[in-house]
Amino acid sequence: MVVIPVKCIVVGDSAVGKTALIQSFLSDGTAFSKIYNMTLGTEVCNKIFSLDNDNSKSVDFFIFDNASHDVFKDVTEVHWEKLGMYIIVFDVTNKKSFTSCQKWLKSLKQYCEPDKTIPGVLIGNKADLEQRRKVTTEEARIFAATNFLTYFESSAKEHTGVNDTFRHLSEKAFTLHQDDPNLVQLLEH
Ligand SMILES: Nc1nc2c(ncn2[C@@H]2O[C@H](COP(=O)(O)OP(=O)(O)OP(=O)(O)O)[C@@H](O)[C@H]2O)c(=O)[nH]1
Ligand SMILES: [Mg+2]
Repeated sequence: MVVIPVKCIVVGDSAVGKTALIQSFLSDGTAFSKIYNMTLGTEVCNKIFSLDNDNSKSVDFFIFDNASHDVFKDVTEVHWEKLGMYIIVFDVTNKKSFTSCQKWLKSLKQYCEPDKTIPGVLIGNKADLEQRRKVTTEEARIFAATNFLTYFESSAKEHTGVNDTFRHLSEKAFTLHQDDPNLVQLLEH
């Protein structure tokens, strides 16, 4: 049985659904709050995700849910050292939240150790609000590909695309770990 512990940082503009996505993942889609509660500072959650039924390959995710407001920048970024993976979230109905992804990526890159491979994912959330969409899948894909990110669309509300994202990150962790255990930035216990 192999369990890889990974520190995963989740960033993105305010109200794009970072907390909702994490809650959707933790609860297997049973928890979704319509009411918006701004995250203050950093909240850390944990879940073991298994890649197979006999739990022989699992990733122990330590997920850092970050406040997006600038006022919390100093208290959130202090946790970004030794990050193993990151998720940048935008809201497909909010163009500005997509434009901000460049800024989030730049901030994260300061904490990516050059000799480590840091898998990154871009998520377009609120895909259930198709009629209100302002960012096309195509433009998001292009941005992701240009920046070596893998793109997923999700709905925290409908629990779509959530497990796909964490499955992808888990597979990445195992591929990197098999190639060379030193390549993946592990969370040290
Ligand atoms: N329709 C729809 N609404 C969503 C979805 N995900 C989140 N929301 C709503 O969007 C609002 C903001 O969600 P949060 O998860 O709190 O957003 P956040 O990115 O954590 O916001 P901050 O903590 O301020 O950075 C809430 O009212 C959620 O109910 C989604 O997939 N679909
Ligand atoms: Mg939040």
